[in-house]
Amino acid sequence: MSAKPKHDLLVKLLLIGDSGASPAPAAHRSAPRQPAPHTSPPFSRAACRRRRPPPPPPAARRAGVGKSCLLLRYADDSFQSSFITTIGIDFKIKTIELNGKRVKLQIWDTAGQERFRTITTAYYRGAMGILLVYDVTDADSFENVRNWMRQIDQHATEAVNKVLVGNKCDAEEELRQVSAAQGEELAQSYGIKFFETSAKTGKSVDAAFTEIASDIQARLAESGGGGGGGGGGVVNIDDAAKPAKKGCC
Ligand SMILES: Nc1nc2c(ncn2[C@@H]2O[C@H](COP(=O)(O)OP(=O)(O)OP(=O)(O)O)[C@@H](O)[C@H]2O)c(=O)[nH]1
Ligand SMILES: [Mg+2]
Repeated sequence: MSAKPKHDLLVKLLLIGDSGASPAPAAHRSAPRQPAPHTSPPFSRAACRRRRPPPPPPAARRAGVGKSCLLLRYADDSFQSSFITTIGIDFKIKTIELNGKRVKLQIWDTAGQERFRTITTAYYRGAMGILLVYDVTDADSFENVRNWMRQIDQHATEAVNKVLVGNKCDAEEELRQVSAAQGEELAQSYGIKFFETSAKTGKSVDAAFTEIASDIQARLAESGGGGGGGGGGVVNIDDAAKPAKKGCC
C-alpha cells in the first residue's frame, strides 16, 4: 500500500442550502396553500377526490439546490441527474495545490432537510468555510438564504469564511427565477463572494471551491496559520464524526 500524500494544510468546508425534499430552516416557508372550498364539506369520497388538487407537474416540484451534485462535480468530475436526497451528512476529500502548498479539502455535504438539522448544525462549528447554495430556478431557495445565514450565525464560528453560490445556471432562461444581479447584490449585502455555478456543466464549480479555500489559506496565514477554534487551524479528520449514511451522488 502506498503512503498517503502529505499535505501542508487540511481545510474543512461545509455545503449548506435547501433540499427540495422538505421545508427550509426554521423560519416560515411560503407553502402554497390550496384555496378553501367554496361549498360545504364533501360528503362522499368521490367529491373529495374531485376537490383534491392534482399533483404538481414534475417541472414544478422542488429539487435540492444541488449541494451533492456540486461536490460530485468538484471531487469526481461527474454529474447525477436523478435526485437522491442526502441522509444526514456525507463528505469527500480532494487535495489541491494552492499558492505552492498542498491543501487537503475535507468537504462536508449536509442534508438540506429540516429533520437532519440537529446532525448537520453540529458540523458548523468546526467548519473553516461554508458554501451557501441556492438554486437559480427556485426563488424560495434564494429567499431562504437569509435563514441559512442565521443558522451560520448561531452555529458556526465568527471567523468562518462564506461564499454564496447560485447553482443550476445552465437552466434555460424561462426557468430562471433569480438573476445573477440579485445573487451578486445579496452576497454584497453580506460582504461575501458570489458565484453562479452549474454542477451539470461544471461552470465555475472549481472557482467557487478554490476561491474559498484560498481565502481560508490567506486568513490562516494572517493569523499565524494556527488554532483559533473551528474558524481556523487544521481539522483532524480522525476527530470528525463519520457520516450517518452515504447520500446523494
Ligand atoms: N440543471 C441542473 N440540475 C442540477 C444541477 N445541480 C443539481 N441538479 C439537479 O438537482 C437535483 C438535486 O440535486 P442534489 O445535489 O441532490 O441536491 P441537494 O442540494 O444535495 O439536496 P439534499 O441532499 O436533499 O439537501 C438533482 O436532480 C440534480 O440532478 C445543475 O447545476 N444544473
Ligand atoms: Mg444532497
